Amino acid sequence: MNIVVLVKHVPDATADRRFESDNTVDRVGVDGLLSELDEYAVEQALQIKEKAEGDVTVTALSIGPEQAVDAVRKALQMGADQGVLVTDDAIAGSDAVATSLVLSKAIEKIGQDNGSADLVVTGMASTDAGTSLVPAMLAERLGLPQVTFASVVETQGDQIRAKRDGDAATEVIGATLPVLLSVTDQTGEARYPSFKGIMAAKKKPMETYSLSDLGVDAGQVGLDAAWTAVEETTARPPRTAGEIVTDEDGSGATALAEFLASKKFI
Ligand SMILES: Cc1cc2nc3c(=O)[nH]c(=O)nc-3n(C[C@H](O)[C@H](O)[C@@H](O)COP(=O)(O)OP(=O)(O)OC[C@H]3O[C@@H](n4cnc5c(N)ncnc54)[C@H](O)[C@@H]3O)c2cc1C
Repeated sequence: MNIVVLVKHVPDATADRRFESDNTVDRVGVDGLLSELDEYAVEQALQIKEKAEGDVTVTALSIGPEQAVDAVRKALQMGADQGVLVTDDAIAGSDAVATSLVLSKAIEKIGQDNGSADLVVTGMASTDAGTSLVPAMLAERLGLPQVTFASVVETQGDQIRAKRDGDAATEVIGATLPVLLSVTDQTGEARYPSFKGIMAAKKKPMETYSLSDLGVDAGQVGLDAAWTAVEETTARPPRTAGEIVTDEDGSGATALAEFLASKKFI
């Protein structure tokens, strides 16, 4: 079985995040890491591999600037078998439509070299742009059934069952591989890379594709090809200190209730 897991490299939310003058996210001049929500996708891909009978190859795939290789490396350290990074200056500024196009072509190329993907696993959303559009667009482009926002995943042979928690009901969806699966942060803690995993990752196969390797025209990607444009970005004001209610004379509960009422919480 061949599993491709998508790993997006995103600006570190705990560090300074900036926008470029054209309102795109500055991804080159800031610290980045594997999108936290994609760690759950890597974990599920590895768990499915561990439970499966027969040979399973997990390929970690990312699109991004050269330093996005760090996200692929983290997936290799966690246990993925091989990595692919698609990087090309023309891709900068791509929207979800173009991102899904490039990802679909990369998955097809990985398939030519290793056998086509039986399972594509993604996060539920990236922690930066967070549109949740890429998984559905990718499934459409690859002609795969999609099971999105899974909170529990079970596989047996070529069958997959996933639980989806909606507001009004919980659904159990079944599908036959090949499938595109997106998973939520409810699927279970992602493992930390062990020292052994970190050392082993250095020897794992890692490939880099450009747009021409994928037969994608530069005019189909990048900011100029995006269907929408970010017109303005405004940084949120820094958080102010909260209000502290002290209760020295028994009036604390009233003060707290008045505060909550003033904010229309009660
Ligand atoms: C006008 C405009 C300008 C933009 N400029 C840029 C830019 O300069 N650079 C840039 O990178 N983005 C840019 N974006 C954002 C871009 O659309 C998203 O980053 C796109 O890569 C995917 O959308 P998303 O992150 O919202 O995906 P979501 O649908 O929220 O992501 C879901 C899952 O898809 C997978 N995934 C998504 N993107 C990738 C990826 N690149 N590699 C691997 N897996 C992935 C992950 O598993 C992720 O958890 C721009 C968007 C707009 C509208």
